[in-house]
Amino acid sequence: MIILPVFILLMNQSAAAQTPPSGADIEAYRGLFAAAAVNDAGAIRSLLRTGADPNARDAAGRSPLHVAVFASHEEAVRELIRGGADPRAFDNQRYDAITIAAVANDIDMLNLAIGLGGDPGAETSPYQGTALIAAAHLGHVAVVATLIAAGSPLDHVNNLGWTALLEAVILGDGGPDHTEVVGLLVEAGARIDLADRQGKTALQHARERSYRNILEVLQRDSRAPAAKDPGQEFKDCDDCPVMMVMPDGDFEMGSPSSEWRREKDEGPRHRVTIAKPYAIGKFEVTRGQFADFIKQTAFVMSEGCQYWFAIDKKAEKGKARDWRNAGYRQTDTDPVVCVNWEDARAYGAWLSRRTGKPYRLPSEAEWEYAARGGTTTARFWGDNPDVACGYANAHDQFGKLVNEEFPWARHNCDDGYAQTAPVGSFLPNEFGLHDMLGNVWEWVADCWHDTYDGAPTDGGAWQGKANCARRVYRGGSWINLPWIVRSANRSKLKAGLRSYGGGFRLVRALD
Ligand SMILES: [Ca+2]
Ligand SMILES: [Ca+2]
Repeated sequence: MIILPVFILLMNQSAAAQTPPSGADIEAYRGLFAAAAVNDAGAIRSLLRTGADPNARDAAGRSPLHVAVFASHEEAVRELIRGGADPRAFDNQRYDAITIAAVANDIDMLNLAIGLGGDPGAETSPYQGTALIAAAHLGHVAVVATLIAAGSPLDHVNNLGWTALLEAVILGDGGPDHTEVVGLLVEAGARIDLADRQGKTALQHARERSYRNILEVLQRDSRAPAAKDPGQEFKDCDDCPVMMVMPDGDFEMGSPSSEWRREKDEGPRHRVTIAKPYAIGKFEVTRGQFADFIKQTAFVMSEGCQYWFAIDKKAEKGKARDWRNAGYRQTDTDPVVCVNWEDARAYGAWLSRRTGKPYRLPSEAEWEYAARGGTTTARFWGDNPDVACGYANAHDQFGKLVNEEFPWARHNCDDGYAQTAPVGSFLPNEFGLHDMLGNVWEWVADCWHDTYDGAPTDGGAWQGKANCARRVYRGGSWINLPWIVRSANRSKLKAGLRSYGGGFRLVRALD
């Protein structure tokens, strides 16, 4: 009986050290702290305008951002970060926004904190752990899947000598949630051979505790390479997106200076070697697939979607528009639009959870490698934009007829679609992928950089210290003119913005 309190203490270890502000703390708060505690975005804005310090600290070292995250106030979090609050700040217990959200099992807040520049790989908590270790310990399945997809290190060891996998077994309860967490970690490639300071592995701990389901997961030979060959298609569930296995290889990323209407941000052209095997969606994610996600989760999207407003001659936010109603007719096999970068990532995290496989947004390099399909011409079909109409749904003669308010140039052919087309309506590229150019813009994982100076050459996403409030958008869409719909063209968009011309496709890691 004496063991029990010790066990409970251990169970709550990483949660217990996290201290949200008490009622008395909140009552005593003034200024930004008070506004953060009650989610008053207007007050935050005006306080920031009059010089309030977004990185001020209370006695426990919490910033207004920590207070807002503890209270799950998304609007306040957005305003504070927009106003200069450090998304990576630690409180006195060394907790950051991501870990606070992870411990609280607050998946929306977690996605927001990641999207707004938090570091999912940070060493955090008094235990020199990570958000992933804390979430694994607590059995927070969705949080674990999200953190894995965001690149949290799988094998970080904390001050107790434990990895996320060891914590999930040692401090978990052996129930379905911890079993699922173990499954996600193993599938993602966490090392099962690592032992704790007593020399015991996760498998030995599971055996000692008679955790039969966890044992089964650990003993499954999930590390055997999947028999997936380049060009092979697969689905991880009946209504999951069709994925296409990409060949290994390298390519020249960016455009040569001789390319017609190329822009500075497409250079310097540089060789990229795809270091990690991956499969990418054969099609853009469809409206029907996105509808499944919304139906099966409590994911909430604020209203509004940007569209071209002819009278003002600029993009306007249509308040009544959203992914269900983009302002034009769409079928369930049309690509989903009016989704921002966070929505796309949330869909990927959900798919990872659902299938136990690692889905995420492509890196910009993975995207361009896939879009080129081995070609070096401006478009995968060649250099001539006026033969686009068999290969890509872009702004064309028919589009011009229907959208007469678009003042820009069209492709000089008729593709039959004035807005989105059902995915796969056009010819694939050499890698068997449809609509990499045109139909809808596609979000990729990278932060925006003005040029490729210093870009990674291993095919990974470029996060760095650049402008992460803006993310990269690739491939052009049904709206776009000829020099936009090219393999090397790059665009940037605020990560929170939704547009009636923008969607995404996902990558499934294979290593
Ligand atoms: Ca078209
Ligand atoms: Ca596309």
